[in-house]
Order: sequence, then C-alpha cells, then structure tokens
Amino acid sequence: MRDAPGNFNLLHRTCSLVVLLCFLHISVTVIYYMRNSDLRQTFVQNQQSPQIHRKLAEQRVTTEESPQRLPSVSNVTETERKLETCPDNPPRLVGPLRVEFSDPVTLDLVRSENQALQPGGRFKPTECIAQQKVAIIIPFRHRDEHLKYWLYYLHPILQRQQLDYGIYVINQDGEDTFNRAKLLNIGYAEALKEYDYDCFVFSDVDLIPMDDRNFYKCYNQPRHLSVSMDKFGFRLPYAQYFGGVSSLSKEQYLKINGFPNNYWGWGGEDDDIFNRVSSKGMSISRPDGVIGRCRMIRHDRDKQNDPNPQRFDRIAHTRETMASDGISSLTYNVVNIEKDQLFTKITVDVGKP
Ligand code: UDH
Ligand code: MN
Repeated sequence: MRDAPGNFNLLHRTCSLVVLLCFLHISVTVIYYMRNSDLRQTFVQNQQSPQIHRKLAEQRVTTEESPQRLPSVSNVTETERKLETCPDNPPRLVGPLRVEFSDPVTLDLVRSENQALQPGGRFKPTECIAQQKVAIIIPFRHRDEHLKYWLYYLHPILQRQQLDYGIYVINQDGEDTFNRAKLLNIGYAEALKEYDYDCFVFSDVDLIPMDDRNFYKCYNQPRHLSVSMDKFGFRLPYAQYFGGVSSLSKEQYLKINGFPNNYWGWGGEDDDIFNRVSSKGMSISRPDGVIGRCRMIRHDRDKQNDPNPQRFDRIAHTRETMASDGISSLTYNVVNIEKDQLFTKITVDVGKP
C-alpha cells in the first residue's frame, strides 16, 4: 500500500505535463492562427486595394467624364443636323385606305389623334429631313362638316408620307360669288409669308385620297392627284381635267403666273390652269388609276357658286390673259387669321365680280 502515493505522484506529474503540453499546443495554435489571420487580412487588403482604387478612379472618371459627355449631347444635335433625307418610299405607308363619311367626326377627336402637330396644322418628321416643304391650300366657305373629314383623313396620311407641311384653309369672307382660283392664289401668297415652302398642293375640301401612296408633293411637272374620283366612276372625266387636287412647285407656279383671279362662280378655272401649264410647255404628271383613287363627300351645289356662264369664253383666251391676270395682279384683304392645332384659317375679302 506504500506504493500508492508514489504511483499517484507519478500519475499527477504525467497529467500536469500533458495539460502543460496541451496548453502550449493551444497557445501556439492560437498565436499562429492570429498571425495568420493578420497576414490574410493584409493580403486581402492588398489584393482589394487596386480594385477599390480602380473603382474609385472609374467613379472619378465617370464624374469627370459627365461634363465631357455634354459635348456628346451636342454631338446628338450634330447627328440630328446630319439626319438623312426621307426616303422615296416612306416606311409607314399602308397603301389602300378605307374612306367613308358615315361616322361622325369631331375636331376634338382629330386633335387628340394628331398630337405631333404644331399650331396652325404644321408638321415635320423627326426621323429624317423631309424631301419637300409643302403648303396645302384649301379653298373654303361654309364647309365645316367636310373640313372635319378632310383633317381626320389627311393629317395621318401626310405624316406617314413624311412631309414637312402646313394646312392653309382660305376662307372667303361674306356671301358674294365664290372665287376658288383667287382663294388658291391667296393661299400661295399667305403661306409663303410664314415659311419657305417649295411645293404647293391645292385641294378641294371634300376630296379624300383612298391610297396613301398618292403623294401630296411636287414632281418634275405639275401634278394632278385626284385622277380617279368615285364621282366620275373612278376615271378621268376628260384627258385635260386638272380639277380637285393638284400640286405645283413654286417654280412651276410662278412660270404660269399662278392662277386666274377672275373666274367667279363654279367651273372653268381648273381648265384655265391646265391651259397655262401646257402653254408654258409643261405636261401633267399623274399617279396611276389605282393609287389615284379618291372619294368626294357628296354635296349639293353651294349658294353663290352657280356655274359661271363666262367660263367657256375665258378658257378660250388663257394664253392672252395669263400674263396680266395671276399672282402678279393679285389683290385682297386679310380679315382674320386663326391658328388651330389642325389648320391655319385665313379669312379674306376677295372682292366681287
Ligand atoms: N367651296 C367651298 N364653299 C363653297 C363653294 C366651294 O368651300 O361655297 C370649295 C370647296 O373646297 C369645294 C371646292 O370649292 O370642294 C369646289 O367646289 P365644289 O365642291 O362645289 O365643286 P364640285 O366640282 O362641284 O364638286 C360639283 C357640283 C355639285 C353638284 C351636285 C349635283 N348633284
Ligand atoms: Mn365638291
């Protein structure tokens, strides 16, 4: 039994040694771990540093570049200035159109459907530079119902045709005899006071094209657009017919001294214009009979627009009278100018026969 304390001592010493070794081991491990983690952090920091640096640098560059991008904003304007001319075949044309006059149309509806218009019924494409600056001239008196349909159908067509255009409704003041050709001359003169138009389309208020490939623009020769009217069974009533809708460039219009001012009442003035064109050696350009189809809103003859009995005599003398009667001899008084979103209405005193 004396050995028991000796054994116990030996065991106790061994255990203390083991505990000491364990402590040492743990301490060394902890120190090593701590040192290692320090190293790792430093390493990570060192690795990140260039990244962060780069990021910050990038941010700085971005911030610094912002003002430098301002010139690139003005580059956009430059690009805008470098927009290409609109194509011969505008991409949004649809071809044949359904045209009918049974549904009621209001000006507010037409306004809401044509928000891209500038006051006065002006439009210019934003995607390209229009080939021509076109003034559309409408002779007018007491035809508000027809004008609504005309605006309803024509504005979208003209926009799809990518024209730089303006609508001029030339309203004859008073109740004296109507004078269509003189109103057209006034439309030419008044439109040019506003904008540098190079093409003039003269359109009756009641004629609507049935195909948007019938371009409301000018050609090498004066153009007749309403070649295939429902009213005439979709054909030309006679080969020299130039009534309804026509277009002349500024140059072509001036070459014929514009239109006659002294055709009072219905008829003859369109034939006089045809005579002017052919007497100056020009021919008439026309779309084909399918693209040139159009509808006229049915109506009775207006008051103060009876057939002009002098028309046959006048047509026979166009060549002698055209130099003295035309845009060069035009006189009138402007009574009022109204700028609607959809049109510019100019009310004029044209005098009387
Ligand atoms: N116009 C008016 N107000 C008038 C007269 C004429 O705005 O009081 C304008 C209008 O733009 C019209 C154009 O002039 O479209 C030509 O006149 P119009 O429509 O009377 O000419 P159209 O050749 O005459 O259509 C056909 C006479 C209709 C008779 C029908 C009988 N069934
Ligand atoms: Mn008519």
